[in-house]
Amino acid sequence: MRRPAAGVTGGRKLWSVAAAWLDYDRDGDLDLFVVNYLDWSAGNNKLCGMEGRRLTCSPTDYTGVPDLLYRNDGGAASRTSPSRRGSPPTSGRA
Ligand SMILES: [Ca+2]
Repeated sequence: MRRPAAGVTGGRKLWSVAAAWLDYDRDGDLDLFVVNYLDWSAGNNKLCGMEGRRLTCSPTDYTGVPDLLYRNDGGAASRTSPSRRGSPPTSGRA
């Protein structure tokens, strides 16, 4: 498997719903901010509703997962949680 040159890999599979490029630390290199949503997969899918009637559970039945900031260190990316860098904690599920 080919690895991305910038070091931005998923590792644990997350449900990412949006991303934006910005210069977070104002060093002239673009950083990547990824917004994640819920801790959901086919393996932890929950069933809600009455017996015999499969319904989709509410997003509130799942745990939100943190957003990620990939800091561009001039050729390689390092992943950090924005909440550890002085910003308010973020989670994809509001
Ligand atoms: Ca930067």
